[in-house]
Amino acid sequence: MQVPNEGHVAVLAFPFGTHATPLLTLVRRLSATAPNLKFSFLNTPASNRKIFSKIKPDDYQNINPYDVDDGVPEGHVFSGHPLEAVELFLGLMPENFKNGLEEAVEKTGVQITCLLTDAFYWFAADMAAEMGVPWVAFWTASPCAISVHMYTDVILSTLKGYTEENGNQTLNFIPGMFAIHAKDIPGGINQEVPFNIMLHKMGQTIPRVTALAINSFEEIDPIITNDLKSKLKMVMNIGPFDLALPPKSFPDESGCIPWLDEHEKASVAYLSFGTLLTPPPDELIALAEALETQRVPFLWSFRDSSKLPLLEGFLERTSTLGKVVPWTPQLQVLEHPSVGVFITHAGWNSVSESIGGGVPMICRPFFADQGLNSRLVEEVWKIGVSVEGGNFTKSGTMKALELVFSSEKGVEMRENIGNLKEKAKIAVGSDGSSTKNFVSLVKVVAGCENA
Ligand code: U2F
Repeated sequence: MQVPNEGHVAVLAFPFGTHATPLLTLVRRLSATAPNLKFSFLNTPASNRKIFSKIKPDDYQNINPYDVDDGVPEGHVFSGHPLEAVELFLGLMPENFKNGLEEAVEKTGVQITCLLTDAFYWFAADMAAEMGVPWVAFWTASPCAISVHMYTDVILSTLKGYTEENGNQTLNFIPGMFAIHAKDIPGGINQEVPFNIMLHKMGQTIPRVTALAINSFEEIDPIITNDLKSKLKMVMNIGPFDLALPPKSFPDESGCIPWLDEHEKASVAYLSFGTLLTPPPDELIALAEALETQRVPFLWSFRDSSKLPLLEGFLERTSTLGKVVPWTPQLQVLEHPSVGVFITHAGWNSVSESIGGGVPMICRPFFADQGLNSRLVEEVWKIGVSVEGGNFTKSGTMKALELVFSSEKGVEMRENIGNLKEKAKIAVGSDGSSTKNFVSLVKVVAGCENA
């Protein structure tokens, strides 16, 4: 592919949750394919430090990180509210990014030729129009989730708000959402708080995008993908990233892989709830009791060590049955033959990686797109189960474990996820849909395709 020499792609990252990491993965892949282009990666100092420290400088030669203001006043003491840092950051947008763009142009001496942003950044539509460059948005979750944000007004007016009473009503009035229930929708989409206002504006503005790239593959959600294609100029499913571009090395500081090596095929439950949350105390205890009673070997990625005292006694009694660690090389864990089930919050990256590993899931969604993902896992793809009653109880967790490990349904889930994994592998293969979409995306980013 002929790539112009002077291209300068400005990348605007969202610094919370698992957003900036997959965006950097995408940028590395683009820069490897189009080495003539310069990439300026604008992100907060903390997030830049975190994600760039995980890769070697050789792997990002033509990508320059730029720090933008995170909006946290000097000496600020955080209250502990989960959205506080996010709201401080959103309060500064887009001025902090505009400053970052000026700095990037000044330092490189090259005008911006493409704006590549987290799809959250609705303001990029105007920015790109003013600069006369294409706007490429990257969506880190499922096609279903972005579709819900595009249809928010239709959903709210059809359901007249969503309440306890209509929680089980399905969204069968939206293409591809026959299985989704009102209660699965990301909470608060009708609330006037900064994060949800951003999501709403995103849903309204995304039709102006030059191209929308998604970390998914067309074959998993064909109806929704086709509907998105009918509304946007270009929609490119280019994943799943874990299969398209697996990381080269996995630091395994806690020795998870050697521990898994000692276990029988498909016998271990792997537990992780992503980068943002830890289940509440009563649910942690219920989970522990279920694992101990059923004597299921377990590997638990336990991110908040301040909650470990809740498991006192359990940790000692199960020291030969399980392993509790602060962080795992999750991709490699899910690919390990000993892992038989993934107990997860159903964050999109986790669901996608579980498909990549062919491991059925027990889902306990908490917020955002997780309810949608759980529903798709259980009812559409039939590759897992949602925990009974929506939260972990001892009996509900035991039932779910039995279902996956010891029932005919569990066998079917394993078969289904194996088939989905094969489809995903084909999508990222040399002639697959995600590979072809990626080639088209490079053309847009490099300015070879008419924006
Ligand atoms: C937000 O998701 P999270 O960051 O909470 O969760 P995931 O999307 O599942 O991503 C977690 C990532 O962290 C990795 C794991 C995933 O790539 O491999 N990881 C790991 O390597 N080792 C560990 O011990 C634990 C995790 C949000 F909450 C979700 O609702 C969204 O779907 C998601 C994407 O937008 O962002």
